Amino acid sequence: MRNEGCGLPSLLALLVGLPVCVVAVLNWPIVVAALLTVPLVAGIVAVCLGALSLTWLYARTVHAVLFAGAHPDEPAPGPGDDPAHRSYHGGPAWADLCAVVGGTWRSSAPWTLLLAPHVALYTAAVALHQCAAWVCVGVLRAVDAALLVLRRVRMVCPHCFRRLGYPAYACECGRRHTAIRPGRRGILWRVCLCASRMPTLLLFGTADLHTVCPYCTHTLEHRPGEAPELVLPLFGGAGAGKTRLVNGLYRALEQGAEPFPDAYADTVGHGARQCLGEARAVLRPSSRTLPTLPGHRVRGLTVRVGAGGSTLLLQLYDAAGERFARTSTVGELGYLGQAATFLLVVDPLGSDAVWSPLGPAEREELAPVRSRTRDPELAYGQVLEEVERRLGPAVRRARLGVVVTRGDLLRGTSLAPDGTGQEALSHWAEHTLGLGNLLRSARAHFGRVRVFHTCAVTDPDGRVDPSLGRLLRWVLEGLPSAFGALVEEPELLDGPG
Ligand SMILES: Nc1nc2c(ncn2[C@@H]2O[C@H](COP(=O)(O)OP(=O)(O)OP(=O)(O)O)[C@@H](O)[C@H]2O)c(=O)[nH]1
Ligand SMILES: [Mg+2]
Ligand SMILES: [Zn+2]
Ligand SMILES: [Zn+2]
Repeated sequence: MRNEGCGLPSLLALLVGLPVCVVAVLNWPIVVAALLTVPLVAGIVAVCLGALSLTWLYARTVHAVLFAGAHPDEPAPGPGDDPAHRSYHGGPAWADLCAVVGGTWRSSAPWTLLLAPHVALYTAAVALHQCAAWVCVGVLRAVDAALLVLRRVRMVCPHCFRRLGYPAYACECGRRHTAIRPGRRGILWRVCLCASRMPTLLLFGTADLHTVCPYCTHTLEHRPGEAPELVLPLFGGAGAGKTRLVNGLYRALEQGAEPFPDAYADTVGHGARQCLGEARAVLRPSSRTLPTLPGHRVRGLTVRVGAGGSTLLLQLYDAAGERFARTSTVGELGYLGQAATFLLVVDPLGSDAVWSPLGPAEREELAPVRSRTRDPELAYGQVLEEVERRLGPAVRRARLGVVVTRGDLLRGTSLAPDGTGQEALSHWAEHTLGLGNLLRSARAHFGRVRVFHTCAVTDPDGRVDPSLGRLLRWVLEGLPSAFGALVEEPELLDGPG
C-alpha cells in the first residue's frame, strides 16, 4: 500500500523532471526543432503517399479508359449521319476525358480536387490534339476545294441534273457515305461501320470507290471530280436532227482521237453506250435515226475525252423534240440550268422558204427526213425562257450555237449557203431559212451566237463530215487546246464568231 502511495508522485516527477533535465542539460531549441520535425516529416510523408496513391488511381483510370476498353461507347450514327466510325478527334477524345475525370472522382472523391494539375495537363493535351486534327481537316478540305476550282471541275449528275458539291460513295457493304470529306469521321481515311477503310478525298482516291449521286442515289460511272465536265444540251423541234447530231459529235471525237496514241473518246455508262455505241452505223447515209421517245427519261450521255494528258467529261443531253414545245416539259429539263453552251438544232427542210421551191420529186424523196415541226422559234422561245429563269443574268455569258442540219441534202443545190464562213452562214440563216428574228433575239440574250451547217452523215470511207469538227472546235473553246486538236482542220478554220 505504501509503495503504491509513492508511485504516482514519482511518475509525475519523472514526467516533468525528465524534460526539464533534457532541456536544461541539452540545447533546448534543437529539442524543440526535433519535436516539431517529427510531425512535419510525418505529414510530408503522408501527403506524398496520398498524392502517389491518388496519381496511381488516376493513372489506373486513364489506362482503363484509353487502353483497357473502359471508354464510353460510341453513339450510333443518327438518321442524317454517315455510317462511319468517329475519328478520335471527332468526339471520343472529349468523351474519354470526361470518363477519366468521372472515374477518378468515383474512386477518390473529394480528393480528386487534388488531381487538378493532372486533369489540366490531360485537358491541354486533348485540346492540342483537337486543334492539330481540325487544322488538318481544314487545310485538306481547302486544298481539295482549291484544286477543284483550279482544274475547273464542276460536277453535275446526268440523272437528276443537280450540281454536286461533292459526290457520295457507297462502301462494299452497300452503306452510302454522303459526306466523305475530312471531318469528325476521318482525316485521311474513314472507317465504315463494316470496318472497311475509305479514302476521304478525291486527292486520296475516292474516285476509285463506287460513286453515287447524293441526291438521286444513281451510280455515277464517270468518276466525277477527276476532270472538268462540259454540259452540252441540244434542243430543237421534233425531227430536227438532234440524235443524229449527237452521234456525229461523238464519232467525230472518236475518229479525231485515232491518230493520237494517248487520245481517246469513250462512252461512259450504260445509257451512253446504248445511245452512242452504234454511232458508226447510225451515221451511214442509208441509216435513219428513230425519233426519241418523249416519255423517256432524259439522261446525260457521258463521253470521256482524253487528249494531251487532259481529260474532259462531255455530257450530251438529247431530249425528244416534243419536250421543247411546252413550258411544263421544258421545266423538267434541269440540265438547262447547268450549261453555258447550248445547241439549237434546226432542220432547214422544215422552213417553207426552203421546202416550197423544191420540185415534187425532190419533195417526195426528202419528205421522210423532213422534221415534224415547222417553226424552230417555238423550241427556242421555250428554252430561252427556261434558261433565263434558271441562269438569270448569266445568260449573257452563255453561248448559243444554231446548228442547221442535213448539210449533205442541201450540198450542191441552190439552197445551200455560199460558204462555211460565219458571215455567209448568218446571212443564209437569216435570208434563206427565215431565222432573222430568232438570231436577233439570240444575239440580244446570249453572250455569243454562232451559226453552223452540219452534215451528220459519213462519207463512203466512213469519215465524218468536217462540219462536225468545226462545231466541236467551237464547243471545246476555252478548254486545253489538245481537245480542239482532235478535230483540227486548219485550212477550214472560220473567222471569229
Ligand atoms: N441526210 C441527213 N439526214 C439527217 C441529218 N440529220 C438528221 N437527219 C435525219 O432526220 C431525221 C430526224 O433526225 P433525228 O436525229 O432523229 O431528229 P431528232 O431531233 O432527234 O428528233 P426527235 O428525237 O424526234 O426529237 C432522221 O431520219 C435522220 O436520219 C443529216 O445531217 N443528214
Ligand atoms: Mg432524237
Ligand atoms: Zn442525281
Ligand atoms: Zn461498309
